[in-house]
Amino acid sequence: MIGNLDYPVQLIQPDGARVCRPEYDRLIADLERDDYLSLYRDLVISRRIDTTAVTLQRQGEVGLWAPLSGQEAAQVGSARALEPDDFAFISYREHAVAYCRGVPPHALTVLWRGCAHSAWDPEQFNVTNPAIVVGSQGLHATGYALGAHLDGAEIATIAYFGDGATSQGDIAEALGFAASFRAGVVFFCQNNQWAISEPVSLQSRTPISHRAEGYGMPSYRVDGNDVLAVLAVTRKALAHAREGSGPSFIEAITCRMGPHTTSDDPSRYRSDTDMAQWRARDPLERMRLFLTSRGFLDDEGAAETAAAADDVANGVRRATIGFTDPPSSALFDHVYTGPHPLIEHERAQHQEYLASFDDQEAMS
Ligand SMILES: Cc1ncc(C[n+]2csc(CCOP(=O)(O)OP(=O)(O)O)c2C)c(N)n1
Repeated sequence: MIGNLDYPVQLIQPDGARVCRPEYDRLIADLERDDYLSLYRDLVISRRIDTTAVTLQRQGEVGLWAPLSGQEAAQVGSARALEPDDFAFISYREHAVAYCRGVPPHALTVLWRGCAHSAWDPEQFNVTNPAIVVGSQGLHATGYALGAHLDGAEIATIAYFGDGATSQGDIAEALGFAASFRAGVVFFCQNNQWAISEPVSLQSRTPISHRAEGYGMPSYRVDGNDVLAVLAVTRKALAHAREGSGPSFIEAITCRMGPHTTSDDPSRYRSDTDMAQWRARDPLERMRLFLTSRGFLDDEGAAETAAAADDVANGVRRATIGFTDPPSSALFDHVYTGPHPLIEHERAQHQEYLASFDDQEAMS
């Protein structure tokens, strides 16, 4: 499967060698040693958050998790291209996008632990809570972009979705609407080769990015395991959106290295040969080789990054296991911004109901 892919935009080869592409090189010409290192750090930490969450799920501390392993460069590269005022609309797998937007990593695991009133305030980080209805976030991003334009805000929105989502009506409608009304949306498709057990070859007879041409918007195919290439391409598409030139489509070619979710068994539909080929294209190892060849990263630097990831993992673990559900009556606190007579009446009824049980603590 891998042999049939062509990568129009690649800036680092799998062996870490830098590829010269002047059109895209200039988009990341501002990067200095510390910027490269911080991209690498985000890649490493993102993977560590992911493996920690999977372990927590296996230990019964998290209900479900959709692993991102293999997709770190696609997510970190694109999220790091965003300006603070831009807004990201994510699905259930974009943990690294949320992390790069500043969401505390334990907010992700606590959400998937199933704790009441968990998740984060989207307005605080300019990233939504995960959309579970496949493709729905494409419409939300389009509406937000149109609203922002009417408000005169020079921002971009970005909608993250998978290859499978391109078969959903919601994404087709979002593409059509965004193109017609020149909404400032970047449609960022992570082609991770699979929609649960359905391969992308069955999902689309043409490269997915070609679909965007039918809607009349610029599209890019990028090596999604190359953080620099993803950063460059996404910067270009976001600038296009911010200047009012309308939507773009990015297909980031990557691979989901783990199961669809912790409830899935990919060994039933994936071959070892395919996995080995993708393992050789690992996004973290590629960036590590690049940094090492530039003299930016040595053993000490790598150990520091690993220690930082350990700290994050320990924090995630502690905060997840230590999180307690708020009392059920907290539900009434969030209906209106201030007190409301009907809500107060219902709160009192609820208290009365709880008081009718013998085991008060269990019911609170
Ligand atoms: C509207 C809708 N249909 C079906 C599902 C069940 N479902 C959850 S994830 C998924 C596959 C999505 O694949 P893709 O868009 O490629 O994203 P990935 O999971 O690979 O990141 C499906 C069919 C859903 N959540 N929503």
